[in-house]
Amino acid sequence: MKKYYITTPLYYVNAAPHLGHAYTTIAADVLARHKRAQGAPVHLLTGTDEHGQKIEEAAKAAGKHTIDFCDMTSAKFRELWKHLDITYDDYIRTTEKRHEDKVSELFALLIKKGDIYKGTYQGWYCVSDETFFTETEAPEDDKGRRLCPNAECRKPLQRVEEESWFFKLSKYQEPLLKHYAAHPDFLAPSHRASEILRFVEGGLQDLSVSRQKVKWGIPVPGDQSHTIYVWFDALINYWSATAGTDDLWPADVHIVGKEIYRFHAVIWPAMLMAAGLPLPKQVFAHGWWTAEGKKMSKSSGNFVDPYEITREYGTDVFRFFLLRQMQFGNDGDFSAQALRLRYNSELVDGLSNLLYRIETMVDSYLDGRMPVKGSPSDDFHLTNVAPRAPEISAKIDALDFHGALEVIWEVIRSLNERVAKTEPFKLAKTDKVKCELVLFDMIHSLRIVAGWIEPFMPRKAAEMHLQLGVRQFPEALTADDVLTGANSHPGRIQKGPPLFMRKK
Ligand code: ME8
Repeated sequence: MKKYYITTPLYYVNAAPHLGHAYTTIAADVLARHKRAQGAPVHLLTGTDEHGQKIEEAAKAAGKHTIDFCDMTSAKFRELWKHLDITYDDYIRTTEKRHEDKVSELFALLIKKGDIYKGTYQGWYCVSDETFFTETEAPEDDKGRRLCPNAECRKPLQRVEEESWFFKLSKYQEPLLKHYAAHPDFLAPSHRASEILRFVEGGLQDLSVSRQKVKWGIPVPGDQSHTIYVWFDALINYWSATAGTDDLWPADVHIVGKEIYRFHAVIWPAMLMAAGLPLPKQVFAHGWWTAEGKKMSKSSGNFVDPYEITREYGTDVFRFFLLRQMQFGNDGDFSAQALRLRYNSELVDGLSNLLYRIETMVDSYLDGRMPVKGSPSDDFHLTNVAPRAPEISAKIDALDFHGALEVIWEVIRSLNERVAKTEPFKLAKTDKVKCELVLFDMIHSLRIVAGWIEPFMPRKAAEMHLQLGVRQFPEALTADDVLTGANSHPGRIQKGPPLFMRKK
């Protein structure tokens, strides 16, 4: 059975991971956990991009052998993924033999097919972006300089004139446009699709895919004086990692940042067409984070270190905040204040206080005994909570993580309103039967909520389930499990400390 195959970009190993890398990887993990909870076999691939001039220069600056430097930084990514509870199934490094062999094989095949040919490259190169630009793409500015046209970069370009191998990208203009038209979900979200369409409609030029001066790379088959262009090499990872399997390719979704969308939405599908391989089902480009209103960059020192946040808030809050704060696909700003505000209002006041209050009431009024369903029953969890499950699920399926969390917090708000309205603390004195019904309903509603938040906050969801007397293994509960009572056992509430404590 074909697995649902999700990929993140392969991150450059020139420096340690920051919030931006964590963002994409957490999103991919939430999608993977959600799909697994639905019972789908899932495969999540991440890894590191380790060839090219930029990495070679970074290693030199650090006084290390290039591969030792790659080992060191790649391990930092893996450590962070472990820390953030990323459930990846495979981790690929472009310096691994399994990848290098497949890149050479594909390159040789495209030479044989005539889609890669030898010529001379004249133009401009940005080392930081590892990207070529033509004269027209990177015109001189009023000071006579040529700067990288990528607004996020703007570094000086290097003049390059050398013999090069070229990929016949121009040949794929029409096939790409046809593919986009026939597969409306291929380019997502839709507002980014138009950028790509405009770019491809404007005409495609053949792409230089080898470098003579760069030694740290995979040699061109049969022409050892050239190494393969780092992007051509790295993109192939999504396919090379599936070698020897028949249940992975094509990928279901490549999740990438908007700045590398063209590579994934234009060059990569053209490479696959040339190789006669099926295309991924979707390429999704999310937006960019700034930090405290400014561009995040390693060189300027303005970036958010994930460990700094998780030390103070824990990993689940970090995961939650990134997907809650901005719409997946749009840009947003990370600030300490926004994090504290959202934490206090949604996690402390919204969720944690509700759970704590209900458990405290069960403790005081029922001596901690799990409330039982009486007759007539109080059915808010059936009428107003469980029916929201398909909507939440559909939003995560569409990578609308922000929208899914919005619905979950709408439900949490409605539960808080329900407590205020039904006043179980008063009923405890006047109508014990009714009081127990309300508590039964609340416990069941909270069990459903715990299942919903599992992909986002796996640790807190497990804590909630434990406190609510639910067996949370092997998987988080679905709303249906809660309703059928499949995984719950009678007994006692395990009231714990509040899930989240207020921050000043
Ligand atoms: O581009 N906001 O690697 P990279 C949101 N090796 N996401 C961000 C971000 C920010 N400020 N900064 C980084 C490369 N990201 C290539 C990819 S794929 C075959 C090769 C995330 O280390 C986002 O996913 O520069 C972005 O696309 C990626 O990190 C870039 O990582």
